[in-house]
Amino acid sequence: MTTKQGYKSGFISIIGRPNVGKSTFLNRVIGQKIAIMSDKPQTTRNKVQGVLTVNDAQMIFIDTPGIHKPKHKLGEFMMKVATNTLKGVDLILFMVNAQEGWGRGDEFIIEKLKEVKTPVYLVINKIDQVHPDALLPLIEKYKEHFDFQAVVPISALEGNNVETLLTQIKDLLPEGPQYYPADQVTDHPERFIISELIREKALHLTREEVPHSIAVAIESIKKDENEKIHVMATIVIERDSQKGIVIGKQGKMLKEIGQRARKDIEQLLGSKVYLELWVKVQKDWRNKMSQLRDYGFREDEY
Ligand SMILES: Nc1nc2c(ncn2[C@@H]2O[C@H](COP(=O)(O)OP(=O)(O)OP(=O)(O)O)[C@@H](O)[C@H]2O)c(=O)[nH]1
Ligand SMILES: [Mg+2]
Repeated sequence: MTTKQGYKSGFISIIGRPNVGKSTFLNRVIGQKIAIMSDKPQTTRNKVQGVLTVNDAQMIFIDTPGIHKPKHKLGEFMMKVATNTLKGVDLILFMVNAQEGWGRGDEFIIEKLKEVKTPVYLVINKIDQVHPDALLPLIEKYKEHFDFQAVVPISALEGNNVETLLTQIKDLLPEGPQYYPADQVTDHPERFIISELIREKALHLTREEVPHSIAVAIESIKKDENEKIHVMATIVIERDSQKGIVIGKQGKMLKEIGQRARKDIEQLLGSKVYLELWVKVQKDWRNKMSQLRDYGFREDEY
């Protein structure tokens, strides 16, 4: 890898409590949906790299699971993924929710930030939800706890100030090589994104403990003679009682999940898709190391 004179590059980790808008920000910056989003906390479970290549720079953003107190092995995995991305990056974006303000989870994150020497930007998201006057006291509150290199209020959803933030990020990055080809937007294979898109629809359509109990395993992806792509996937849940919910009356729920997911997958692949969904119960999979590995939560991915 050679570095062109003046070319900048680096890794930028996005960290914060669940639901603050980290994945929404990543997708906005990349201009494509590579990380799933929902109004349920703990949507993101693995780290997702998004690559933004511009004229004279490449910025590699790392979306992470929201920081929370883990209640099972999957949660522990998610926390290791998130905290490990603080090391070895050029910049950390600590994202908070303007509407919610300071919380105990933030205190925990700030303790972690103090353990590394990496510069940190405080990114206050969802400013479309608050009066501008509310921002200053919020900024003061966060500044009491940490010496941020910059503070940038944004709306990831509406795009306000995102360009300014990108400029500020680029300014800080060191000269470096282009790590990825210009047309590559993520480090994850399509297979992973497809499974995530299915999980996203299931998340959107279910409530309470069900969304958290869902994993999606892709069984096969094949192209038929008409260039149509057949995807076969299994939605895994934790209890027999959840099976009825995910399948729904006369299969209505499963059909709805399938239809919504198919649209997104077609957009991702740029091709017609036939999606076949199955449902399987794996008792308490979130607490079983071997099953976590089967569903893609591997220690080598920390
Ligand atoms: N109003 C408003 N809503 C936003 C904004 N950014 C994100 N959201 C919403 O906030 C919710 C959570 O967004 P995500 O991007 O999934 O949040 P996250 O931080 O990745 O959450 P986890 O993966 O669970 O840690 C979604 O319903 C988004 O539509 C914003 O700028 N304004
Ligand atoms: Mg997320």
